[in-house]
Amino acid sequence: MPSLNEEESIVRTIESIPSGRLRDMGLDFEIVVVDGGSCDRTADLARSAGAEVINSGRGYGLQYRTGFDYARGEIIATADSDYSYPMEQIPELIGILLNEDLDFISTNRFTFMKKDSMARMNRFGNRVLTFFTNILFGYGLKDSQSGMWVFRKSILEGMKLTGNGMSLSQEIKIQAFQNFRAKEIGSDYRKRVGKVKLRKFADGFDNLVSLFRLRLNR
Ligand SMILES: Nc1nc2c(ncn2[C@@H]2O[C@H](COP(=O)(O)OP(=O)(O)O)[C@@H](O)[C@H]2O)c(=O)[nH]1
Ligand SMILES: [Mg+2]
Repeated sequence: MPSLNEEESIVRTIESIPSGRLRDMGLDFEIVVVDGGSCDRTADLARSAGAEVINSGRGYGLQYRTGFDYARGEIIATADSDYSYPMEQIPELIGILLNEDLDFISTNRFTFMKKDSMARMNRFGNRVLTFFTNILFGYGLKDSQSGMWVFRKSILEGMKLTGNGMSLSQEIKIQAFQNFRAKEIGSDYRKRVGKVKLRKFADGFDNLVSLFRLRLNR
């Protein structure tokens, strides 16, 4: 999980990971928080809740790429540190990954999401970015910006991830759906706890530009 000043939500996010059920599945796991330089108590609280905390430069994408290098497991599951993603779905997603012999699963937050979980403008932005992702790359994604993925770590060797910012979310999906066995699964999304880190217009515009760039460089 990438984190940036999430002291209000980090503990309940970590506690929402269904550790018992993962152990019952025979899985050994580590919880890694990649901190982008929080100046609040995020790192200490994350450690006290049982996570390992590693530091990286600031940026959602840079933090994820640092975390991917660090992670030792065969399977990686991702989510924000803001209590918005349904961690309780991780065992089910790992089951689907293994049973259907997939490489990458992305979640569609809109399947079960209540309207007030996401601001109208953000829903609109998500729709526009997903539309362009599908037009440019020929996929039938429903949520190109979801931050909850479950995938085999080995596929990272066949990827070239470059994004430092929010665009990493679409970049990893574009490469997963192009080169690996990938699937999108219905999911839920809660209103985030704590202050929004997303810069709606700036990040949205960056993502749009980066989509065209990714298409040109394909
Ligand atoms: N937007 C943003 N999020 C960051 C950054 N660094 C770490 N994060 C974390 O990445 C997650 C995404 O941020 P968030 O505000 O929830 O954006 P959203 O979920 O895309 O609406 C949160 O867990 C943040 O703490 C950053 O530079 N920008
Ligand atoms: Mg979030």
